[in-house]
Amino acid sequence: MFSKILIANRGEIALRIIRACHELDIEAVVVYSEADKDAPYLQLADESICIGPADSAKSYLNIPRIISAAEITDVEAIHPGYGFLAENIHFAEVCRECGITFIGPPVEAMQLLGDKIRARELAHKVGVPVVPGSDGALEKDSDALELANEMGYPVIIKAAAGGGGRGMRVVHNDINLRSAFSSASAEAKAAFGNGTVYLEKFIVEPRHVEVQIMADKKGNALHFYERDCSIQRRHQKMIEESPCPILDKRTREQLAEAALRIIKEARYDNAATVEFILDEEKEFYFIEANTRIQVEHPVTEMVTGHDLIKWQLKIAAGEPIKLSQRNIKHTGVAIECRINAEDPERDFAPSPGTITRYIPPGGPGVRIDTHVHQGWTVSPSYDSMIAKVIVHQKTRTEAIATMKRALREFVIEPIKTTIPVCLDILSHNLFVKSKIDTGFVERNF
Ligand code: MV4
Repeated sequence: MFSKILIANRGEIALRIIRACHELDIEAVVVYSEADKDAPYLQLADESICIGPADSAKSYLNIPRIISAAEITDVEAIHPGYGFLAENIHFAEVCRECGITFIGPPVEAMQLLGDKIRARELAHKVGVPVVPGSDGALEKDSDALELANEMGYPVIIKAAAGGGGRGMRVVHNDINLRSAFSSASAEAKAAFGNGTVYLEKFIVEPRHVEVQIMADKKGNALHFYERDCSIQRRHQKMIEESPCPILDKRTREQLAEAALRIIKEARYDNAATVEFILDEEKEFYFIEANTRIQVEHPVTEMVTGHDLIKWQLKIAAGEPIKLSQRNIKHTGVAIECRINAEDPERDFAPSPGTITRYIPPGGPGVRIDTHVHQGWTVSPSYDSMIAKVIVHQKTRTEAIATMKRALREFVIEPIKTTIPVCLDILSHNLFVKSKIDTGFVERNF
């Protein structure tokens, strides 16, 4: 096992990783920007190093500064958390060249799965359903037009290097196809330096279901069941839960098996999430795989009882997972609400500022993952997510009730947060019945 690692991230996930390190007797070095200099988790860390100003490009995304911090503190590995450099192939390569273990998958697996066209081909090759669509990249708009007419509208144009909905266009007719093709490609080129796009039949009102995988360096790959992440707004998830409430046992097993086939074929190790969409008939299709630990990993931790960050550390250090699939059980229902510093009354505009009153919820079945506290100032420089409330109960009905009482207890003043919207969603009769899809929030709120 490592004796000392560096955390190249901030906020709740930096704190989450420090906690996992300390439970494994690993020293944690955390880097921070000037905006985060007063964060209390810096005191919990064994060492902390300032790597630059608030602007992420000059701190949390600045590879030379992070590598310098790693060399100065003599760490063996770097945990990138999520966001920032977590899926940056160049960063993983630099770590490898510097003799520092990147706590994540091998560079080759990041390259393979980071290219959504290659990932789609790989899924198809191992017999996992993919949405009907283009055979690889679209060369020109006339190819898109021809294929769309063959398949029928609506179709979706996606960026091969895509993520977060960027470089994505839903198209309903020939008239809009050419401009969608060129704008998707231009947007992808600007965002990812790669304008390659492909096309799929657009699945209307799907559910978003993802499978958590952990694989070790010895070729063992295990799944930790699925999460339903259909409650999202503008590609930002708001509420996640495990298990997906509408899956039967057989489909759940098939979904997990499909995810494992993809991960094994990619010669993957460490944490992965394999994303699927589910159509109205509950048929699932692979859409992409994420090569990082995700924000919503706690719901999986609650239902399985496994600490996924500790697994990441052990696997990166070369430990095999001495567990068999049938020993990974899931119990009850977990739900997570993301609490963002945003004003729902102002179209979810960021609401940074100093928190003068902060009273977190607690009690049975409640977990809070956050770095904030009374007196903390939410910076406008970073993502607006400031806390996650996770509940675990025997049944979904009880989990919803626990979440509602926890959110009602939660006091964060005077900044605006998404707590009221989460409460409205939790009370909505379609959410209670889980008759939801990825368009639910935009249609109803
Ligand atoms: C889709 C889809 C429907 N059909 N692919 C969204 C982000 C990326 N992970 C993949 N996404 C989707 N892919 C096919 N073939 C629906 C989504 C999707 C979505 C699309 C447009 C607007 C909002 C959306 C929210 C969630 C998922």
